[in-house]
Amino acid sequence: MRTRNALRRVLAGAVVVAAAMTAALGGATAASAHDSLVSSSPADGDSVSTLSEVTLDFSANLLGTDGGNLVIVVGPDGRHYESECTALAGPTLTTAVALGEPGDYQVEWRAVSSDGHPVSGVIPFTYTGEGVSSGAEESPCAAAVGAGEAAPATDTPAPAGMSGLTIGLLAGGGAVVLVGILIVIILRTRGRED
Ligand SMILES: [Cu+2]
Repeated sequence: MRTRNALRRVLAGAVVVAAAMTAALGGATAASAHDSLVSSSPADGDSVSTLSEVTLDFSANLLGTDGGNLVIVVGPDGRHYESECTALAGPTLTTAVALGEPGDYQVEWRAVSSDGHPVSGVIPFTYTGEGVSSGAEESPCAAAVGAGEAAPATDTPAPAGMSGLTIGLLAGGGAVVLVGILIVIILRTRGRED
């Protein structure tokens, strides 16, 4: 559910960005869709007794931006249970994990859509197996620092769109001001000539 809500926010963000870009660039920019999560292992709500890696499959090849594609696994104790950095292969993200005590875990992911926009989500699952790791305070992957706050990254397209809109408004406003100044100069010049 949370993934769906996140995706809805992303889609809403895309609409805002598309509208802003259309307004700012006079419709020169075509709207493009984000890639979406097609399936995952574990899936939302799954109960697993063994898990050595988390795999996420997307609707298109993701962009291989440094640190942009992250998959972390947070345990019931809030510790990190991913054991390696996330690997990207086409539309698939894979992260090796070693889980701890049984309980409620969640996969938190962030990916760079093929259109360059970040998408993210959370996949809760239950672990019923034996602990094979005590986890880590922080992600073993340096690029994943702050990934716990990755969910709000879905809001990132909006500021980008807003800045595009702001630039458009500023450019439009600047043009109006320039035209106004020119009119004043022309009127003054004519006034002197008269
Ligand atoms: Cu997009």
